[in-house]
Amino acid sequence: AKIEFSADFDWGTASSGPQSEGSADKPHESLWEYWYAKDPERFYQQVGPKITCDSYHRYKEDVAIMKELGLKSFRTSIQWSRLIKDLETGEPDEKAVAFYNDYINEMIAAGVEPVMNLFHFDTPIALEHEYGGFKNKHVAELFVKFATTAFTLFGDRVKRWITFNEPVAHAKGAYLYDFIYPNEVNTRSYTQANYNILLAHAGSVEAYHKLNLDGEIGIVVDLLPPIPRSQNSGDLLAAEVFDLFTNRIFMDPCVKGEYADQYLELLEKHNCNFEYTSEELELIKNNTVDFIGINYYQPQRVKAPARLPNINDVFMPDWYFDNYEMPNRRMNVHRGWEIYPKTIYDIAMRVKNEYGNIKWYVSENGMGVHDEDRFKDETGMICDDYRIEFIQEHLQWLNKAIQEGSNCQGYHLWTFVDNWSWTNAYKNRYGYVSLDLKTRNRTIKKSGYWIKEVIANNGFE
Ligand code: BGP
Repeated sequence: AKIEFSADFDWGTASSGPQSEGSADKPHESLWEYWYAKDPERFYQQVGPKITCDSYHRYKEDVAIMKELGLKSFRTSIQWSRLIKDLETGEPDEKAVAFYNDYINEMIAAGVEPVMNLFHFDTPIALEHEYGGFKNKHVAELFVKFATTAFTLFGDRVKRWITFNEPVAHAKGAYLYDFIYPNEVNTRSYTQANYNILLAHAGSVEAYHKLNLDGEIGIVVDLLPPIPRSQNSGDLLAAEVFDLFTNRIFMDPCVKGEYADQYLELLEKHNCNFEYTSEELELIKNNTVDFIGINYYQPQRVKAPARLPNINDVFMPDWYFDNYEMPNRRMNVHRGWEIYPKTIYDIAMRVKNEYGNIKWYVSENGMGVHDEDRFKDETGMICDDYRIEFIQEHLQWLNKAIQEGSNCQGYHLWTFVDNWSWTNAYKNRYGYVSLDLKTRNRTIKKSGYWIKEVIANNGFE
């Protein structure tokens, strides 16, 4: 039977500024650019974000391919460290304004809706050095200035805005698990930075709505329903705490206007509360989102932790949970991630049942594979049948959810053109379009031609 989607279903792809543009002409260094220069050893094959897809120079080519494939929208991000010349006032850089204007106009002319995100892990490094990044509320205020500048400059044409991509992933890496600069391990910093990011988000939503532009604003989060190993109380508690610290920490305040009581109680119990005022809580309450983007790659299986914390240890959320590897699970061996498409259905049902069936879309989903050149045919096209299968299976579950009333409006593959990634550089390839690292030339993969057909037919057999 045909798996059919509505004619207005939003078929798109997602990338980000820091992973696709390259560093040319930027007035400020971002966290990742700085950190790469300082400690290249941490990066896969010592490759940094200087060139990436070179989309700063080659965006017209990208947009032409989007048009050829019939893709309806494209999420990328406006880099704070590119757009803003004066970080304190929010005054923009002229070259950057010209670049983003042209990029956006090019997409619109091609019938591709630009979806603009404002943060993809890329704080200007000066704000880390000067203020300690998002641990400091002043940085949240500066973010709102940056966001307001972006809305004012481009809000007449950009109709879908996103404040942050996966804020928890950023905060976890920076303040809990030591893989993002400044590599602190401190749960207090983690909860405060998350809260301050929430303030930056809510302040931006408020600023956007005040401008009365004709468009919508949301946030991109993980909403991974954790799957407990068993129904015993330890495993269930593990799932609950994981859920509070990684999913509900943003979903609840962004959609419902307030934190879950259980989350606040845990912070209290472990003495890692954040500092807040009642005005700020009002701001959060009054500025919930218009829609949600959810990124999904692999399920989160959890169990009660094997080890007990030492009495002198500083509290870490994972006192409560460990990862659990399902025996005989299906793996994407390249990325080391489990393949489990049903979770996309569980996410959809969770949004429907627990978050008022708010409008949402899959803002990232995809399969990272190494050395895809192996799969080239005689014409030079990468035959990525594994990716087609992966996407198909996820779309089947998504479609079932939509049949059952989920308000899911679209599906964005990560990614469009294979791009650079944080500490993995070009190891994991995700795109509908491949990137030649010597020439930066783009070639459509088999999955690209496949999605073109899917879009043209509103579905697949
Ligand atoms: C998501 C990020 C993306 C991207 C993707 C793939 O969490 O939002 O920026 O990097 O993961 O991950 P990786 O490149 O590490 O395989």
